Amino acid sequence: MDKKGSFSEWYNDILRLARIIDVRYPVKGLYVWCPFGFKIRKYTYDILRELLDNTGHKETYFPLLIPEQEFMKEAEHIKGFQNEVYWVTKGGLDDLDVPLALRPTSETAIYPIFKLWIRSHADLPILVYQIVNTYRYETKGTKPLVRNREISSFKEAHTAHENYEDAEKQVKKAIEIYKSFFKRLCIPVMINKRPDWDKFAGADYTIAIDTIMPDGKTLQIGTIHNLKDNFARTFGITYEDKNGRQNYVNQTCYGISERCIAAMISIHGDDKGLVIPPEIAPIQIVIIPIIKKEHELQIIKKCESVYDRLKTRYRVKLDKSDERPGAKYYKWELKGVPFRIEIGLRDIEKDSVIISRRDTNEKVSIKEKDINGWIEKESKKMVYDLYNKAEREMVSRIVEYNNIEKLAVAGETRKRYVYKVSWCGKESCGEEIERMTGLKILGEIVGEKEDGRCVLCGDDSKIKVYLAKTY
Ligand code: 5CA
Ligand code: ZN
Repeated sequence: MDKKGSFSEWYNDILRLARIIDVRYPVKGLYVWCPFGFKIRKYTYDILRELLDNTGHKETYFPLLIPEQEFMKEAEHIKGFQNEVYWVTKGGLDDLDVPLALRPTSETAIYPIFKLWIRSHADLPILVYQIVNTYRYETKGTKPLVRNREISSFKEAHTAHENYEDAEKQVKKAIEIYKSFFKRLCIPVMINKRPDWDKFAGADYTIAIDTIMPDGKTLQIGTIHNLKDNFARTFGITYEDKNGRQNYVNQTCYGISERCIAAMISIHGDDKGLVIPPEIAPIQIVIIPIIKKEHELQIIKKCESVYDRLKTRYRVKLDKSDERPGAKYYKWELKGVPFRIEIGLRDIEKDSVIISRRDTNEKVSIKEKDINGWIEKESKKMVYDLYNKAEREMVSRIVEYNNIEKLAVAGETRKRYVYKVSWCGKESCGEEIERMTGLKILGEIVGEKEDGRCVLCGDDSKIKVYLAKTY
């Protein structure tokens, strides 16, 4: 496998060889999670659940099918989604009286119910989320975990507040939650306020979490929308305030999909296979006996005692199959197991084992009684190292420019970079910059206000934006 040489080939190979996704399902854009991949998904979404549960969110479930009249209520929302919706129009042989949309996202399923749930200020804020499948008839090329027609792992949170300021605060909290989430996956992120023409359909504004993939294209791995009272007005979601007045709620919603796993795989993996942060690794430690025939029993016994010592705290695999050790190394490296323990006769005599780390390949000899402590310490270090390596890589791909002609040339020739420029904010300039460079404006870099001059028109600019090729 050659990640640098051909990233997209490497990506498809790794999904297949490490048994994450089976792409052979006979509907375009729909994929099968294999058992091993599904475990990565489970541990990843456990983190997301934990973060949301600990910040006041309640998990719910709303139905997959949305009646046409509800779906058609919010004009902007419809405009944004109408080309992507699948419709159910038949029940058995009968035509349905009311066509039903397969949710592309669940605003129009949830908000009519919010209207029933919310009566007074005492009912607010409401913070709910669900992890469900959603359907989008994507017309850009589909790609497993990146652009699905069935998004199998759509985490969507929906909140309602008394006023705009509270919704604004919730947006900030959501950004922090997503930052923590991606930190735990060791994924460095950029936080960008999308330009108006690229915001979520029906939103006041959209904050996107982007990361840079190994081919230099950026991937949007999460979005947070301030919906203001746009949907509240459409769906009539009001509450009575302390003075007995009826007001519209202000809402936010924010979503993450299996793209988070696509990013994790792509950013950390190498030519030997997956590299998975310990917290989400289906197998965290593999023990491999190095067997000399006449001592087989003794070595296996030792491996079993080490296995017993570790199994209560870690997800451990003792590989007793009769393959050669080299073949086993190869297999478990491909699966991204963070730690490998080898035990042979020489180690037993010294009461020690050999441990190595998947990401660095460093091998050390550790006394048996110290294994637990060492793994704990190195797990933390591995997370730290993976994140820092990825962040250095990301930073090294960002180049600042203030000359539009040079930028236009660079956009064509140096494809593996993301560019940082000043932009006046005018849509006409934005369009022209995108046209000249063949790149997309990701939007105002959140938290990086800086006076400058627009790279195109030279007018005063208060903001910096990234320009990139995007997935
Ligand atoms: N209702 C809002 C927030 S939950 C919403 O639907 N936002 S979204 O359209 O931006 O989608 C949320 C995230 O899902 C995106 O940021 C992106 O990371 C991911 N996503 C969008 N479309 C797809 C797709 N076809 N396949 C995989 N992931 C996708
Ligand atoms: Zn300008």
